[in-house]
Amino acid sequence: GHPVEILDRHKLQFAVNDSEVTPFSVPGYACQRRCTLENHNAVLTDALSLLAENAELSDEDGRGVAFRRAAAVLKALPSAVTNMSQLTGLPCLGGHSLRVIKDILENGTSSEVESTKESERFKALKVLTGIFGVGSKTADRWIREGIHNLQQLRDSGQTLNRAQQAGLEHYDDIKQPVSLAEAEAIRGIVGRAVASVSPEAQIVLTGGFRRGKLTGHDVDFLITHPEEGSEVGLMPKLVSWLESRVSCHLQNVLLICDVIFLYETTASPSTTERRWRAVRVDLVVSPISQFAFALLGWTGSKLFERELRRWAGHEKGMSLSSHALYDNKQEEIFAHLGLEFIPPNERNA
Ligand code: DCT
Ligand code: MG
Repeated sequence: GHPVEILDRHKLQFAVNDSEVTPFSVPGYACQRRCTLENHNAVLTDALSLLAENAELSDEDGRGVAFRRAAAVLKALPSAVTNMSQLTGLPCLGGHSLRVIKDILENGTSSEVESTKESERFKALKVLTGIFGVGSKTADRWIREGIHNLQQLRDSGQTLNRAQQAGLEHYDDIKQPVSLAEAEAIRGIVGRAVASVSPEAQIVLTGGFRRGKLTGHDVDFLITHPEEGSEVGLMPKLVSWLESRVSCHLQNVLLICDVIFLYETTASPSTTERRWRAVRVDLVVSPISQFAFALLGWTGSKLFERELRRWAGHEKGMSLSSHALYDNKQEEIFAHLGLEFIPPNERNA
């Protein structure tokens, strides 16, 4: 067997050289990487994102995050993956994700992804959780009661809360992505509302649009006031201003931070055509002292935020939120301040 073994090794060596494979290299945390919207591996990342979504909808958050991390690594690569050997040494690619990638590179599709897409349960979960106000637990309960689509839900006589009623009523509008032009128009309306209830207050577009996305599932705004404390009570004033001025259909606007916003479009004023649509708007008010954390926290992406918090916790022993960054060890606060740690019993100044 000895000569054969040597021959095999040579063959392997040539195979690798022939395809000029250079393995990619990226750091382990998404917050250590620059990742634009340019994605050279959309086929692979769409497949992994679908499996992530399925896991999240099935209450398997751990699996969901694993697929999201794997997709994020592929999104950060400078070119398309053509060969499994390019992935050697990359972080966050577990056995399951690698099998899916291999399947797609070899066959063009992943059988697991295709069968998930076609599964009645996944389709029902997507439709039902697509209703504003319906989470995976509610959707799962409905599915167990035989409700798989909107018509079955309407016919079932299930009691829906106010958010879910509005979500069902505006289902088609909310499913439709929001364009940047629509986001900017809504920025104008909300901006005028903010200015009229609190002239000094500032409003910033956050979420995906701040990252340069051209569409989104909602429009996210962060509002603050230059004088600490003056932001208190701003939200209810803002919501009632919007309720009274924006649209004649406003009986449906929800009095919570994540609102369905009925927005007048500038489309042709023909008599039959509808001149408004429902858009999800997320309004967040932050005191100026926490503004930097709120802006960082609400800009996203979701995975980038999760990774920032993981980095803070695991690598730096700190807790990051949209309100503050805390040092988990008191000793380190003293170190940051350039002071020697003094225990509590010696702080009796
Ligand atoms: N966010 C987060 N963790 C969550 C949800 C949200 O850190 N579980 C933050 C990051 C993004 C921001 O809030 C806004 O949330 P989304 O609107 O859901 O994200 P998006 O990136 O704006 O996505 P889309 O473009 O689809 O609206
Ligand atoms: Mg958003």
